[in-house]
Amino acid sequence: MAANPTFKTPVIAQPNAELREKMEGMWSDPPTLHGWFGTTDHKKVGKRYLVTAFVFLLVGGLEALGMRLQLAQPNEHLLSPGLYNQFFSMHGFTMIFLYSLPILSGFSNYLWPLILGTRDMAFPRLNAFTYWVFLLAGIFLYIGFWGGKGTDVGWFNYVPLAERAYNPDWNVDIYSLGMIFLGISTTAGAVNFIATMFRTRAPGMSISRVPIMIWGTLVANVGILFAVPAVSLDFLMLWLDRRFGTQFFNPEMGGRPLLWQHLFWIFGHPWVYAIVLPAMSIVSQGLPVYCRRPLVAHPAVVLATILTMVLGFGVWVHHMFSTGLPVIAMGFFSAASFVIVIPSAVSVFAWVATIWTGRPVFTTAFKFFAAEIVLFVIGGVSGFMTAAVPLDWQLTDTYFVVAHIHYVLIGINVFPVVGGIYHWFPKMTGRMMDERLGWWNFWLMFIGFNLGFFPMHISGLEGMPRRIYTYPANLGWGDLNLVTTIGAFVFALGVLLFVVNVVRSHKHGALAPPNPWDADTLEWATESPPPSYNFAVIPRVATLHPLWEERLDGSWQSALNEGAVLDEEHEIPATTVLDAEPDAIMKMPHTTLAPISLALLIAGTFVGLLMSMWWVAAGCLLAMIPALLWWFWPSPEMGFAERARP
Ligand code: HEM
Ligand SMILES: [Cu+2]
Repeated sequence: MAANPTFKTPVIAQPNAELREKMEGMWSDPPTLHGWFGTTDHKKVGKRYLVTAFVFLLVGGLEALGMRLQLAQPNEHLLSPGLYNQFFSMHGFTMIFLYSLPILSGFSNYLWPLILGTRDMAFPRLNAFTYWVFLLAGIFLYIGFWGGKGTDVGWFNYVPLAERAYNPDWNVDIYSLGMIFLGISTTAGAVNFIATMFRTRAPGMSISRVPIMIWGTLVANVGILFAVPAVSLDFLMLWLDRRFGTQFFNPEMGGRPLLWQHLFWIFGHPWVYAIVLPAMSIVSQGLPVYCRRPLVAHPAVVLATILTMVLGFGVWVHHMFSTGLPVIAMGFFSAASFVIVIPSAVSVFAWVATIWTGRPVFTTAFKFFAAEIVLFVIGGVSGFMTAAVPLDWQLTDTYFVVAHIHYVLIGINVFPVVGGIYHWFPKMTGRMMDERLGWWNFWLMFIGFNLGFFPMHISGLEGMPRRIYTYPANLGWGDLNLVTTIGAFVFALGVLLFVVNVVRSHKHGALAPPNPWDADTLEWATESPPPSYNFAVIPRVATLHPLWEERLDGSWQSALNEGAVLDEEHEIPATTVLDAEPDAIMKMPHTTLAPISLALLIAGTFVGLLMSMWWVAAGCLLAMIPALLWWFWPSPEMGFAERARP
């Protein structure tokens, strides 16, 4: 795509060689093992998140293909019933917890400081820590699977099936402890994003000038902060039941099985928004760039994003319509579920209007973003249908629901994520991705996806239950299932082409200029890839579209080259919450092994708990005291200097 000939977008001036060397010396990690394991650079942490989460997508995808082979025809014997249970359970939680959110955290970690015009997250060490905890928790959650003891009662792990009486082996213990372990990463990450958004924006980026991409992730992380405690508590109670004989969920002893479901879903539904709102904001940020105009109704989309999350905390019971709740309760939650469609539709209308009134350029990224709109509408409609109680009674636990979750999760998460990589790959690597391969990549994924998942609506309506390992021939589900399996493999081929494109372009792609797509936000004002310090000058922002000011307002207002240089120490400006006026200077930490050490000690604690080796758990807990002291020990060159220099 040729850059717009009439308008030039500004680039932040490169520092001279001397300043450059000084800044690199201050900001880059030493090329040693210490530098590799101890980095706190948000760009490196972000890339690690992206790669790790994508590997989990591939692992979960292989599990899915295994299931699809087993279901391709009636009476197959590829997977035993027990193994099939593990496959769908591992597939579900891998996709939901180890892929969907972490991949978005990868985008946010990499992009936030660049979009916000600063040099790192508010808490860089915490950022490194959340990555290591995520990685170790992911490995922990998988240890059982390799030994044939993967969790096997579905990702939402209902009691009493998940209790020791029905599930005596380690499968569910690993899942329970692993989920609490992973929750530490998500919670700490949420705190970091919130602090970053409110304190480190470039001077002048007042709250109304915050790009939409930031809003999606911010809202998701506020939600996470409230949602995750519920599920961690749930899994803790289950583990206590299983390990120490407490009776939280046993009705004979005064416990309540439905308590599990309430706590799980009051977490689970907001979580669904946590894994789609940031992805939707990727579309809201990327799509307008290819339509050559700002997003239509930006403030409405921001408000709708916030409203969706707020309402998202009031609809969890729609996952429990078949549990025999009072009719009045179901009526309320059904109505709430209908209402939540309204803010979701705001985004859809805004996107359609942006395309309609813009001049779309059909790049691969644009195609993925536009496809998201279509798939979102289909997934939204099937969701709307199951929000109606009587219909849900028919459809729950059938393949209709499997179709719905994939339209939502692949449509609103995977498509924007792949589009987002096409969009930001040049920034991250300094090289362009191949558009011809991109064309094949997109169409294989789009056609394969619809071929594979649309027929699931029909098999669901014909009564095929989810989570069955096989079915008899006389029910007539064979043909639909064969089509579904073929579609799944076509989709997988598309994903494979994507991987090929990433790997090839990384080495051989055309070199990328700073702003190849002629985009509007600050990450495109620095080199591709950005230097370790992101910006030589901390820009001063005056509008919502700092790189499009001339074409939108007739003249340049942001001062991209006249802000603070801040080259004396390893520091970034702190700005006020609403107006983003600089009010302090934050000295940033250097390369340190404290975060990974603490993460390893937490892993040790959980392994000790899992194996009932209490002394290991206690020892690791005690060892955290010196690790925390190491982390928090005041050092003269760090801290919060109360001086406004710029
Ligand atoms: C090639 C791609 C994929 C295929 C072929 C596929 C296939 C399947 C199948 C066949 C099931 C139903 C298993 C059953 O009920 O017996 C399933 C369940 C599920 N899938 Fe996928 N899937 C794919 C990708 C994804 C992605 C990307 C996500 C999320 C981001 C996802 C999330 C889920 C969830 C949450 C379940 C429910 C698991 C449960 O019932 O506990 N899937 N998938
Ligand atoms: Cu829900």
